[in-house]
Amino acid sequence: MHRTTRLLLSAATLALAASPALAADSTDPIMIPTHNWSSQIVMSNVVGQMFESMGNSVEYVSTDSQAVYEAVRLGDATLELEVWEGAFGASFRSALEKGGLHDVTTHAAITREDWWYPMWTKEACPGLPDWKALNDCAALFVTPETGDKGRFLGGPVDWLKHDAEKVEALGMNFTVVNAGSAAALWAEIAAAEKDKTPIVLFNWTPNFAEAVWPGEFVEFPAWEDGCDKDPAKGPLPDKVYDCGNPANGYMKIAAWDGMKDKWPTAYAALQKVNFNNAQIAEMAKLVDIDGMEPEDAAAAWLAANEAVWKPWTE
Ligand code: TMO
Repeated sequence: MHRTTRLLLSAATLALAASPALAADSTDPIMIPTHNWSSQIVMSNVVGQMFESMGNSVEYVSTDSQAVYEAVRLGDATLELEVWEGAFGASFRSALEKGGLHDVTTHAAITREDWWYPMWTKEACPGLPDWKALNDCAALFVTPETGDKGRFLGGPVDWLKHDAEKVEALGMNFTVVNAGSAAALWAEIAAAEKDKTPIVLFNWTPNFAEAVWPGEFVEFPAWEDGCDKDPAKGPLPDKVYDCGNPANGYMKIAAWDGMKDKWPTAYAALQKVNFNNAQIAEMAKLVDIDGMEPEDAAAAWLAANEAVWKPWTE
């Protein structure tokens, strides 16, 4: 073969081998939604800064944590990094049914979100963690705001939408009061700790809190798929929400269906993103205990964990 032809051919082969680079990512920003709990904001910044290290442009949008599934379905937000089964499974499933977003991958983390108490509460109510024992102890949780009912301190209203339905379905002597923010939950635990006042509130794992306040989740009737929709599921034949949240829940990543064509390189990296419980608890700790800003926490996490995330970008 003529030398020039051979050179041209190998140049063509090289161009073909490099063809993924021809389908370059759009220069439009990847829209990353952030919510109102620390690990999600830090993780969003971690993955956003990872995309930036690959040459992508990123924008963060503060978004309601239930409405985000509709936003991702329509492509207004590009992805969601923390789809917690307990709080968001229902919104995620209904968006999947409508179409436009998909399940990209599942983190290694096993999650739980439910009624929880710090250990001193059990000294006052020794039958815990059983929910019936909690219900018999309702008087310990009475506040001026809740009259003769015990107070369950729920998270911000956009998280779990069905605590009140659970109280109603199980006939509990409790009233749900929603905290305005995650920070308000931690402040209430810290205040209760001073004189060991019994408290039952919404909490989750992985989170920084488990390293600060030993505690337990209340054991409700076990979650069954469909318990939120089908009265036949759960122990009571005529009630929905007669069950706890999943005790071994998933945490998924969801993305807009158009992401893989618009930002193929970033999408390939996203498919490899995977965090475990310890990593997610650490992301929350950097903000909630160490007091860092989320973007600084993300930069610190990336600097300390190159061996974890660099391979995702290659
Ligand atoms: C939605 N959350 C992880 C705070 O339970």
